[in-house]
Amino acid sequence: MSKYCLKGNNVTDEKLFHQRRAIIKSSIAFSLLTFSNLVFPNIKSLSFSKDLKYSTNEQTNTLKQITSYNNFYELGSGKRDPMINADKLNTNNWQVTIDGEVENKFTLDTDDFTKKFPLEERIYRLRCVEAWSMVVPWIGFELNHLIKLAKPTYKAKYISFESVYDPENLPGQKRDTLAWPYREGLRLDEARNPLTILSVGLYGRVLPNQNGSPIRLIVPWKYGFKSIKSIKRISFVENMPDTSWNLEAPKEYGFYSNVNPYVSHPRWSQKRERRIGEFRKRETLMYNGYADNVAHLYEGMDLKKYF
Ligand SMILES: Nc1nc2c(c(=O)[nH]1)N[C@H]1C(S)=C(S)[C@@H](COP(=O)(O)O)O[C@H]1N2
Ligand SMILES: [Mo]
Repeated sequence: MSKYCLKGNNVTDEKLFHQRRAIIKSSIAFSLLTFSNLVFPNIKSLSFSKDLKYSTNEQTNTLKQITSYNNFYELGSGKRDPMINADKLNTNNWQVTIDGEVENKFTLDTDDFTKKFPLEERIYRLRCVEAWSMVVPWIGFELNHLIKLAKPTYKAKYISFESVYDPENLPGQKRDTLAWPYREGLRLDEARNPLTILSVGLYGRVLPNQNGSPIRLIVPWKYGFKSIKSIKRISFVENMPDTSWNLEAPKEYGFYSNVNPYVSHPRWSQKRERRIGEFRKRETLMYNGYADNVAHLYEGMDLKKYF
C-alpha cells in the first residue's frame, strides 16, 4: 500500500467513504489510485508557463481542501455538496457566447480556451465573503486577451457574466435559492486589469467540476462570489448589470464587493479571516493584498457607499 492509497486517508464523511469504497472496488489497479485521479476524472493536463509577477509565494492549500470545501449553489448550498454532486454538471460540448456591445461576437468551445490564449499559472488568494480564505494555483489567461478579440464598442462600460442553466440536472436549480442563472458583473476597467483571469484549471489539470469547470472567472481582490463559475455567456453592456447576490440581498452584497477589512458585512466583521487548514485567524488585507495593483481603480470613491 502506498501512502497515496485511499485506505490511508482519514475520511470522516461517511458518504464520501462509501463513494470511495465503491471506486476502489471497481478499480482494477486500485493501488495506483490517487486522490488526484479521483478529483480529475479527465486527467488531461495542461501546458502553461508559471507567472511570477502576480503570484503570491504563500503556501498553497492542498488539492483536497480546494476541491472539498466549495461554494457552488447550483450543486447545493453545503460546503461539501459541490464535491458530492460534481458529476451532475455536464460540461460536454460546452460553448461560451461572447456578445453585446462588441465589434466581434463569437463563441468559444473548450479547445479554444487552450488554443487561443496563453495559459499561465497564477497563485492567488481567494477571500470568501464568509471570512475564510484559500490560496489556489489557478491555470488561466487574462480576461483582457478575450476583450481584445471582442473589441468593445464605445458604448461598452461593463461586462455581464452568466453561468450554466440546467435545472433538470443541477440540484440547486430545482429551487429558487438564487436568481438563476447565477450572474455576475465587472466594470470594464476592472475586467481589463491584468489580475483578472479566466481560469480553466488548477494544480496543472483541467478544472474539477466543483471549482467551475470548464471555465470560471477569478477576480482576486474581490470577495469570492464575484468569481463566477461554469460561464456560458459574457456580454458587454452599457449599464451596470444585475448580479445574483445583489438581487438576493442588496444590503449585504453590493456590485463592487471589494475585499475591505474596514467595511463590515451587516451581519459580521470582515477584519479577519480563517485560512482553510489553519486555526488562528489572519488579518484581512485591503483589496485582499492586491492594493498596489487595483487601488487606483477606486480613487475618489466612497467605499462605504460603493461596497
Ligand atoms: N456559478 C457560481 N459561481 C460561484 C458560486 C456559485 O454558487 N455559483 N459561488 C461563489 C462563491 S460564494 C465563492 S467563495 C467561490 C468559491 O470558489 P471555489 O469553490 O473554487 O473555491 O465561487 C463563486 N462562484
Ligand atoms: Mo464566497
